[in-house]
Amino acid sequence: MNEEQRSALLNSSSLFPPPPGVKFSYGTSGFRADASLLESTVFRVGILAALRSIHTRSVIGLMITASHNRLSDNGIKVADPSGGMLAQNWEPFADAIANAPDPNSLVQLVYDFIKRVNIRLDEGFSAEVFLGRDTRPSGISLLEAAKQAKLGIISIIGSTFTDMGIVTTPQLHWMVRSRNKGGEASEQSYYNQLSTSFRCLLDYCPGEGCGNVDDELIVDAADGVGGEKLETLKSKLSLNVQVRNRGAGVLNDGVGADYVQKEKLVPRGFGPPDAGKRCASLDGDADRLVYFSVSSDGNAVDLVDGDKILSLFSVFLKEQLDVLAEEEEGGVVSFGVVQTAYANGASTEYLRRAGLRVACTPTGVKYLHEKAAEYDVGIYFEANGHGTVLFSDGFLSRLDSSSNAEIGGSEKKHGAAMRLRAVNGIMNQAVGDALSGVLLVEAVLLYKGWSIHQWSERLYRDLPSRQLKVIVHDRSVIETADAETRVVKPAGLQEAIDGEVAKHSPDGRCFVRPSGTEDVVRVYAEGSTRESADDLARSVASIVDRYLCS
Ligand code: G16
Repeated sequence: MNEEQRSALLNSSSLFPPPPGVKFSYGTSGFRADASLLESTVFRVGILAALRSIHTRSVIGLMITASHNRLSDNGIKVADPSGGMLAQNWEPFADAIANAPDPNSLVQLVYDFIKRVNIRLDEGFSAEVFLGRDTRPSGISLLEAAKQAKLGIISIIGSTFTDMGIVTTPQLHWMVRSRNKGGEASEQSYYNQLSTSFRCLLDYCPGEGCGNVDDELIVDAADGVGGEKLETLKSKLSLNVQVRNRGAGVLNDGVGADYVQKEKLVPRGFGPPDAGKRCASLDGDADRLVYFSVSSDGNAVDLVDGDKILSLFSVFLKEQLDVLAEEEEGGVVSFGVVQTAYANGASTEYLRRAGLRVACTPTGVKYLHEKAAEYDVGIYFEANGHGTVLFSDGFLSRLDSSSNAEIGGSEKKHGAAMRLRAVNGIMNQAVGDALSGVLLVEAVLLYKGWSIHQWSERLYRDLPSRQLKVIVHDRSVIETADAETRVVKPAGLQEAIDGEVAKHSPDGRCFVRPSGTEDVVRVYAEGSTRESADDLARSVASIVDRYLCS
């Protein structure tokens, strides 16, 4: 970096001083905070994105969203060249620059990082960054801060920042992936791929299953970005979907996947007239999906969460893979299922009994995605409804030959291969995507001829569970191990939790972990009865409160 470049970066950095006394951390899914605190962070992450683009010689994505958080929050996260989350070994640099106290130290950190990682700025490659935002009004000024990063960095490396507008988080990830694979990066191409693949899957749906095609699905879009996008997708398909909470109400306020899954309550805009119907909730940026039905009095939900979506998809995928295996000469296909500690114990038991390999990672799609990518076919879902199905390149090539009826193989095998190819086209290969999820759930229910009630009841019955959160001053004082199932710091807390769990033996299970998106510690408890799960969660929450808040 020469003097002129250094002073250009200093000048632009001085326009975005960091708020005093705030410590930022690149958490489960990027930086999140009250939107008023984030301009400097977004500006700085813009610099990181440009450097990452140069380093990888690829397009990088920047998404401005706080997903399920309240309206007044916002956040920023980076999509890597694969469309997945930022490489974890760049997160410490993100933390360091977000917390640099002044422009001089920021520029020094950037300079040192360029040298240490050996980012070649002199080879004529100019950075390319795609920007997207959700519907939060604060996203407008934050997007401008990201664009200013371009001005700061342009004198050093040259860069193009392309504004993709208001998009769902998964759409931005999809566009980054698509462009880096030589494809189109537009919403239109996203809709085309999903709708074509969905139609193909229906074409290969056996006759007796496809009975429910006219049943209406009612979707709660959390008053976020997903409502309008689902309307667009729906217009390309013969799907009977009614979209509610499309943006007129307050984002994520008594609506959305996080609310329905964690509180197990009926979202705003739903009530007794919807009793028994097939309903679904997206979250604010449409990367999570849960299904539910409303009880006859309109006061309770029968939740069909991410674990049940995972189980439905796993059963369907296994059926197709088993057909291929019957006739396959080309070796065994590895199929793996990935969950977190939040997975309902009954779901893990069910999947294992079905002969599936189940792995457990810490919370956060960045961990689950990485694990699922180790298999030929990998599926991951968090209980909160965030997940997808991944296919390895090698397996996709094998599918190409299996689906080619011309070169032999039975019709059955051809059908299974075509279905799997269609799943690959529907399911976002970059990140969990609620719109993809809706399409695949609808197609698989049609294929099986199942209602939402049959889906909810036939696989397994959830163990009663309860989630609580404890508001803490500093969530970083709590550290966990073993995929977040045990607390290692502060000393004594795990023993205290174990003492409570022992009172709910043999089915009691409980863990606590610091949230990566809010200033809270989350408590998850399971028990043989609702009372036991509630009681365990409450007593552990008060232990956490005693340890961390007093
Ligand atoms: C983000 C991640 C999810 C994760 C969730 C957990 O979701 O993308 O993988 O499950 O955070 O949040 P916490 O750490 O607060 O429990 P989202 O939908 O908010 O982007």
